[in-house]
Amino acid sequence: MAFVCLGLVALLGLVGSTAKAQSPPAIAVIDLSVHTKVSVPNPAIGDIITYTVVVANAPNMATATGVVVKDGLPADGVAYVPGSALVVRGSGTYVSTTGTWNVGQIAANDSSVITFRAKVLERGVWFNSAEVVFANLPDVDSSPNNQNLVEDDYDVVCFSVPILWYPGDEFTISIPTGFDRTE
Ligand SMILES: [Ca+2]
Ligand SMILES: [Ca+2]
Repeated sequence: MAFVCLGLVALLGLVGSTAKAQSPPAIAVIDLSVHTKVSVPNPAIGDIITYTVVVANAPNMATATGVVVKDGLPADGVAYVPGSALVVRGSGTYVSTTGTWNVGQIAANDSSVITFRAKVLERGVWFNSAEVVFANLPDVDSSPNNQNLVEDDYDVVCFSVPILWYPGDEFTISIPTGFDRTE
C-alpha cells in the first residue's frame, strides 16, 4: 500500500513538473496548482505531524480571486490539532471542521501557503488530499472540485505507520476473488 501511495505521489509530481510559463492569454484566465506535503512520512502513534498545503497561480495569468481549497484529513487515523492552522503566506482563513481554506486572492506567479498539525492515532496508511474547489475565473488546465487525480489543482500525500506483528497474534486475511493463493 505504501508503494502504491509513493508511486501516486511521484506520478502527480511528474504531472505537476510539466507546467510551463505561458504567454498572457487574451481572456482572463488563471492556472492554479496545489501541492501538499507531510513532515514525517513514517511517524509513530502519538506523534504530531505537520501538513503543508501550497496553492499557486502560474506566471502571466490573471489574478485569481475567490479561491477556496478543500483539504480532507482522513476520518480515522489522525486528529487535527485544534488551533494549529497557520497561514504562512498570503491571507485567508481555515475552517477545521470542514477542512475549507478560504484563500481569497492569488496574483500571477504568487502562492499562498498554510500549515496545520495532526496527531497520529492508528497504524496504517493515511492519505490527505487537497484540491481547489472554487475560483472566480476559469483555470486553463483544471476544474475545481472534480477530484481528478491527474489535474494540477489536486494533490495527495500520505504517511504510514507500520503494522507490527508479534508472535501469537492472529490475523484474518481475505483474498480477493480471482486469487487462489498467497505468497
Ligand atoms: Ca490549473
Ligand atoms: Ca480539479
